[in-house]
Amino acid sequence: MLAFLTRLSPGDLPDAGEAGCVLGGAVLGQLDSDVVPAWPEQRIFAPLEGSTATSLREIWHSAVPYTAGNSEGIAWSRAGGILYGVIELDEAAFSGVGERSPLQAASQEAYARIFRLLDAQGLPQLWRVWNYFADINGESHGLERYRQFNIGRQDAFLACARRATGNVPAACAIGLAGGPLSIAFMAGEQPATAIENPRQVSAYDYPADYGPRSPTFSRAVLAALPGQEILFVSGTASIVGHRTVHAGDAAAQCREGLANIAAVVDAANRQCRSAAYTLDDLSYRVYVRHVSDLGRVKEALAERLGAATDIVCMLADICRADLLLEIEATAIHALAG
Ligand code: 3EB
Repeated sequence: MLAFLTRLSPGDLPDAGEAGCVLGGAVLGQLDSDVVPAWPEQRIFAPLEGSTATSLREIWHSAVPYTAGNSEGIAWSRAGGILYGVIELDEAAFSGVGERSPLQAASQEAYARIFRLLDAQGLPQLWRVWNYFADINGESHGLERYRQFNIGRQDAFLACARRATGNVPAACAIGLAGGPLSIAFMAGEQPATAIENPRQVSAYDYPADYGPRSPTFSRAVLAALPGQEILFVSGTASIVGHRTVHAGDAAAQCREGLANIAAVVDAANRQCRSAAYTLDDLSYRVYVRHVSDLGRVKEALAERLGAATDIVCMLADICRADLLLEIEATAIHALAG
């Protein structure tokens, strides 16, 4: 299995031969191309910032043949022991389901469907999840929507007899201006190794100040593929312990977020099987809440990351109202011998 991430403009789809080996991916930005790829693709409509392109396509390539399907609305494909899938659910279809808010119900349902698919495919280990939904800081049913999502997600883990602490997937949960609940995921046969950050309380142990249920994600995971290893660093923000630090200061939040990523990478390097990971060999997605902070955020990124580092910035909402940005990162290393 060879899986690697490439970023290209949406006009440049891989040719037919190459496309036969695309496991899946995402399109970010404004979708100005009507080309719909054959593979599962997560659509993230968040304005891209800092490059000339208005949109970008990310692709996971596979060197082995894949099989694809659609199960309960999940578009998925699997290559060897890796499965990538995308599900979009319209919350409106979940209104009036008893006590639960539509978003909570939709979140629980999406994860329940994912777990059923993974069990049916014999690839039960969820490694990485990308969560997007509208109005993440909005309040309804007496609770912030991100907190509603956390209840639905955790309930699905528990109902599907999965642990909601410890070896849980890496993730991000990001707010968009509109659109459905959109969840993409990568899973495998073997568990990934969960990595925590010594500078932060594990998210699954957050106190109740941040909502009735803790978020279900780990700070990073190391996933093993034949001959390769992927480091997925979860969405990382300016949080020390469990508290937001540098409220109102985007540059300082960016430096703190990078310090957190550096600490997670250090922790991963104590457990990884490949050569050590460095900050410059990660590919980044940076979500910035306010366009007016973009210049300061880019300066802070440039202080710490080399000029050649692969970074995509986009405008999106972060799950705590006082967080101005969040940074996530991915790297793939070959294993020696
Ligand atoms: C944090 O550290 C910031 O709920 O899946 C980062 C990554 C965050 C993932 C999630 C939330 C999630 O708490 C927020």
